Amino acid sequence: METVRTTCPYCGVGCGVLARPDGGPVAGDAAHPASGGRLCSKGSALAETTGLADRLLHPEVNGRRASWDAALDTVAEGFRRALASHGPEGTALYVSGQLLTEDYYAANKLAKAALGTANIDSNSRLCMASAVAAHTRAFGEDLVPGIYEDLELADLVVLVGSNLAWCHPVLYQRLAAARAARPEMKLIVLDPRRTASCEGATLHLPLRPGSDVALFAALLVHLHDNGFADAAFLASRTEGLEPTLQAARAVAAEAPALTGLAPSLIQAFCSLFARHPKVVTLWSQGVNQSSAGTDKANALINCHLLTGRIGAPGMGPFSITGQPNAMGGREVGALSTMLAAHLRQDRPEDVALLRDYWRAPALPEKPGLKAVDLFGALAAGRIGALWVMGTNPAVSLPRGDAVRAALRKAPFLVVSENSWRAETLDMAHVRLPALSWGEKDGTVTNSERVISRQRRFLPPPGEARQDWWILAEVAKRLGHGGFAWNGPADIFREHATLSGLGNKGTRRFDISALAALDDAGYDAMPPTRWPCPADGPAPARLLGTEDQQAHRLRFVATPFRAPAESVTGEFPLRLMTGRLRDQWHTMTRTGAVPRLMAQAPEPLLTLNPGDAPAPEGSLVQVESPHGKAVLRLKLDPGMQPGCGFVPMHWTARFAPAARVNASMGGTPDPVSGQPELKHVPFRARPFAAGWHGFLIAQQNYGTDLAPWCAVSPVEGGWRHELAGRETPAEAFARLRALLPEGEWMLLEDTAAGLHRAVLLDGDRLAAAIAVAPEPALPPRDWLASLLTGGVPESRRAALLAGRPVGGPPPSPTICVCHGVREDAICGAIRAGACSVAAIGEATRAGTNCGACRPEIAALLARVQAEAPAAESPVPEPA
Ligand SMILES: Nc1nc2c(c(=O)[nH]1)N[C@H]1C(S)=C(S)[C@@H](COP(=O)(O)OP(=O)(O)OC[C@H]3O[C@@H](n4cnc5c(=O)[nH]c(N)nc54)[C@H](O)[C@@H]3O)O[C@H]1N2
Ligand SMILES: Nc1nc2c(c(=O)[nH]1)N[C@H]1C(S)=C(S)[C@@H](COP(=O)(O)OP(=O)(O)OC[C@H]3O[C@@H](n4cnc5c(=O)[nH]c(N)nc54)[C@H](O)[C@@H]3O)O[C@H]1N2
Ligand code: SF4
Ligand SMILES: [Mo]
Repeated sequence: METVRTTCPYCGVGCGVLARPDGGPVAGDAAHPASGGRLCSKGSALAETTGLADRLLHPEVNGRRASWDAALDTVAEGFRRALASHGPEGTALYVSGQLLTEDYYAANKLAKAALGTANIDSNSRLCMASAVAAHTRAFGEDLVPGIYEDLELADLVVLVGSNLAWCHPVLYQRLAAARAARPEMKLIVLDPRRTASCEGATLHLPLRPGSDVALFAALLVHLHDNGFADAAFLASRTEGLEPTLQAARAVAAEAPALTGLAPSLIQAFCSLFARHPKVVTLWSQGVNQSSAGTDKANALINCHLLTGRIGAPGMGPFSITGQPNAMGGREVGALSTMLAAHLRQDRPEDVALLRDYWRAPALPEKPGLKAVDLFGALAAGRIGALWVMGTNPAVSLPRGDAVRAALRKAPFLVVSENSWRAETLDMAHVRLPALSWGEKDGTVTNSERVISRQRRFLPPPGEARQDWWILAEVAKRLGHGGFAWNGPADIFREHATLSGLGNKGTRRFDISALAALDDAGYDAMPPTRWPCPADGPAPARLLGTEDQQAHRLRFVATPFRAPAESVTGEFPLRLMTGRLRDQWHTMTRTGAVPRLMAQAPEPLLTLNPGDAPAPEGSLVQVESPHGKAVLRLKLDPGMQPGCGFVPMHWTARFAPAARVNASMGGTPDPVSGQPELKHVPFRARPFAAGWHGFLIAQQNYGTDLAPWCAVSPVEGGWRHELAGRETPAEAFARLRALLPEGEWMLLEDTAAGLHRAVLLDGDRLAAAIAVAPEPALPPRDWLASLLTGGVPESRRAALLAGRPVGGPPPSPTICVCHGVREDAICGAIRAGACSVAAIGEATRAGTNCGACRPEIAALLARVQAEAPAAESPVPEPA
């Protein structure tokens, strides 16, 4: 079977994928420089996400199917009306780091050239805006100086607010392999909670949420006062050290109190950093998603500038991007504070250049609204028409309930989407079916500035069209002549040409060498790193002493600011939110894949045991000053006391009571406008329920079965976790009545409120119900596995107990790729496997994507601690 070389549509690592036009399993592309053939659990499961269930396949206007012509006319008319009633600043686009560069370019041009509004913002405002602002303040331009190889060449890697093992697994595996080859290489993790990325780390600093600036102030002062400043680099390449050092001094002494870290731990961190010139400081959302996010990023960049550790092999500050094309969106300038091709809104000559190039007399001269303000303006009636594309703001923005209310009363809302699983689609006046990964063509740029092709290998389903085409059709209807493209290659050439226009080294984003590609050259384009100017090669690493064109680098003073909302007696804890290993954002892609749901079928609140309001496994209500959510409680001694963690992923499609963003305050950073999505104050209380239960069935019965419901796909059917206020008997009768008649097997103890029922369909399970007054219920894993068959006559009696007679209790799947369960891994350890590699040899666990290796390492430590040296296995060489 011919395979097609393409790129993974998930995270910013940007791994190469070999995809099959018959929809068969994908493989890693060994020729891709980012990944060398590796894929993580999400990437490996890509073929399971290309089905058409839940796909939006036809345009709709006001809930009725419409022709493309009618839908596009309606969109153009809606925007024309809004222009007339509200002016250009009353129109807006809200787009996404998951659009391809060509689509993104078209969206930006439609907003700024055809509508004449700077109100185009992106979910990148929730993601990368603080990194962008910090880069711009320090480097004069938004650029990442280093490349992935630097993580392998470094002697010390510091992860700041990054759970790399789960969120950028292939890069983490590259780092882990480098450490295995050079065991002297160090890893330090700065994260309030102990994450999978801490497994095997040299140091973990569980700092208080929001306190990073204090820690880096202490580091800056330590480096300066102990002779680690690079005087030559400071003199020739930087400015602004003195005020920065002064501001740092004002905070450094308070660092232990502000971070909650022992002075000895801070000292250990500072001296490791000082002693390793080859250091990469990689940061992510624990830094960016903060009301002091830009300062946090500049505080760590300051330490690299002081020591001249930037732009050379194995060293530098490194902002890892979240989405597959977060970087491409910044290149095309599709944020309300940028123009295009790194042209700056605050430079009149740049505005003039773009106005000429686009023949856009209406090009806005002032920045537009940033995401949070944009939705505020929508709520206040100041936006007459909004177009949402490739993002699900009804779920992902803070103050979720207010955002949903604003979307519902929007005068005119257009949503371009792939999937009905995106709730924002429910609120749209016009629904436009967009092509999805595998069906569309274009480019994306990963975290190390490598532009890769995403190529089509599947036929377009239904009437879906690629976003650039949809945008161009609307622009034409609005009378703009600059959208006559025949395909993404045309757009790419226009974009590449612009990047070189009037540039002469003033903007490092220059890909003018690629403007000469013909269609065949564009199709065949190998992964290519920018800058690639027409007038000759550029270095791979930027801003170092080798880089002749580097701008002067600026220190930025970063006085300490605590998170915007303080904890109080009423809301004494701090809630952090973030990601799980196998889910992607609002679950529109990964939520329907059984093996990706296996790691966490329900939304969890993780607390330190000392903060638990109820026993583990109970349902608890999280309440913040802004909203509430009900979640299953998990206890973890690795969680910092006083803090909690909830994954961002669950939506009303999967668990309506567990949408965490209703509770997020999201105060924006004053410089970048990025909302604080990591630090809201909260309290947790037991959730009073009259009954708890589950329903496992061949179909999805939806989320209305009970006041608390979490649905998840399993092979051959669906699992529904439930709780409500009725009596167990009432709830059981109601659930039973939903299901078909048949030969039900029942087990009931009405006095105790215990009810169980099982229905078979040949040797397959058709349905299983369990209801009880308490959350302790029979295990579901084994029952769910019977939906695909295999219940012999002799084992039927066991069904009501939920576990095979005499068999081992079902245990959770650890390795999703090979389906290896915890009990098999523990068995291998007890049989003598004493390294992650040996466990892999015995069970295959962790041998594909490797994302579960930190979990395997944790199990290894746990089991070895349980049975100290009983069998004293001979340790293997590392
Ligand atoms: N599996 C998976 N991978 C993904 C994604 C996904 O949805 N699923 N999404 C992609 C996207 S768009 C993004 S942006 C990235 C995000 O990647 P990451 O930023 O690595 O992920 P998060 O879980 O959001 O947050 C990272 C860590 O910040 C910590 N943190 C919270 N507050 C603070 C603080 O004040 N200081 C410090 N130092 N740390 C803090 C949290 O405990 C958390 O472990 O992941 C990308 N990769
Ligand atoms: N509490 C909390 N909230 C967060 C975060 C957090 O850490 N905590 N993280 C924030 C961050 S970093 C991010 S990046 C956001 C992510 O939040 P969102 O962007 O809202 O999340 P997604 O689920 O990725 O939404 C993308 C949508 O685009 C659709 N789509 C995919 N490809 C295409 C395409 O080619 N064209 C079109 N038109 N549609 C497409 C998908 O079906 C999906 O519905 O969430 C933010 N919100
Ligand atoms: S690490 Fe995983 S999610 Fe990220 S690009 Fe690679 S395969 Fe895709
Ligand atoms: Mo993100």
